[in-house]
Amino acid sequence: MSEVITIGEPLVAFCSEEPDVSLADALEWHKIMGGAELNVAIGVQRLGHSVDYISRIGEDPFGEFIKKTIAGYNIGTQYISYDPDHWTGHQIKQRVTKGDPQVFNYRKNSAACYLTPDVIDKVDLSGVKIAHMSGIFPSISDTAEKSFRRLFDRLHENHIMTTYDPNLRDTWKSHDYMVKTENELAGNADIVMPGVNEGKILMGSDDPEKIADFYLQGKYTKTVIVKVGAKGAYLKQKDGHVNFVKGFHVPADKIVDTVGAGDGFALGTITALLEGHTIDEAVKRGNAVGAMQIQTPGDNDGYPTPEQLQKFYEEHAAD
Ligand code: KDG
Repeated sequence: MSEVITIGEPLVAFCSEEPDVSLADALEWHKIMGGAELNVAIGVQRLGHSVDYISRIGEDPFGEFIKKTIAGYNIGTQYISYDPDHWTGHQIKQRVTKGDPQVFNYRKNSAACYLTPDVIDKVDLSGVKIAHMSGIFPSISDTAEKSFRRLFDRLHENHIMTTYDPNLRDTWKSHDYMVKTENELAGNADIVMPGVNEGKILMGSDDPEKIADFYLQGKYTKTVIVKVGAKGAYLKQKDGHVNFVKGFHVPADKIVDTVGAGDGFALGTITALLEGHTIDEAVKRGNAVGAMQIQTPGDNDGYPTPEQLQKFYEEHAAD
C-alpha cells in the first residue's frame, strides 16, 4: 500500500491558446490532464512519495488519455474503475495574462459520479500515512458523497491522518447544501486547509484567525491552515500553536496560471509532514510549491522534484 491515498475526479482540460480571449471566441486549444486531487497525487509522487488514487473514468478516448497519463506518473491505479456508460469529465480553460482563468466544466453525470461505496470497502489502507480529501468529489453526485463519507469512516477506523481542502465548486446541488456539507465534512479531518475567500463563503469571514477558530471546533480537527494567497498562510492548532508563515515572492510577469496552486500547497504540506518536518516547515513547503506552480501553464507542471524544491529555497532565501 502507498503512503498517501486520495479520491477524486480526473478531468481532461482543453486550454485555449489565444491570451485573454473569451472561451466562447477561442479557436485554438491544447489538451492537458487536471483534477485537484490528482494534481496532489502527481506532486506527492514527484517529491518521492508513493500515492494511490481512487477514481472512476469512462471507457472513452478521454478516459484512455487519463489512464495513459496517470500511468506515466507512477501513481497507484488499482482503485480506478472504468465505466462503459458514462463519459470522463472534462473542462475548458481560458488562457489569461493576469488573474484567474475562466473555467467551464462538463462533468455532470460523468463516470466519477458513479463511484460506489463498495469500491471504498475494498481499498487496502494498511500502511497509509496520510489521506488527502477535497470538497470537490462529494459535490459531484449523491453516490460520490456516500463513497467519500465511507472513505472518511474507514480512515477514522484505521486512525489515518487526513487533510481536507474545501475546494469550492459549482457542482454542489445548492449553495446552502454546499455550505452545510463542506463545513460538516471539514470536521472529519485532522488538518483543514481553506483559503480566505472560501472562509468568507463558508463561514462568513475572511479573517484568518476567525476562520481557524471556526474550523478548530470540528470533531477531529487539530490544525487549521488558512491560505492567504501570495502573502502566505495562517496556522493555528488546537494546542494553541499559532504562526503566520510568509509566502514567497513571485514577480507579476512570472505568474502564468494560478490553477493548481492550492493543490500545490496541500501536497507541499503533506510531503513535508511525511518526512517528519514540523508543521511550520510543512506550511513553508506548501507556500513554496504553490509559488512554483503558478509560474507554469498546466494544472500540475510546476510541482517540483526534491532537487527543484531545494533550488527554489536557495533562490528565495531572502524572501
Ligand atoms: O485545483 C486545480 C483544479 O481546479 C483543476 O486541475 C481541475 O477544476 C478542476 C477540478 O475541479 O478538479
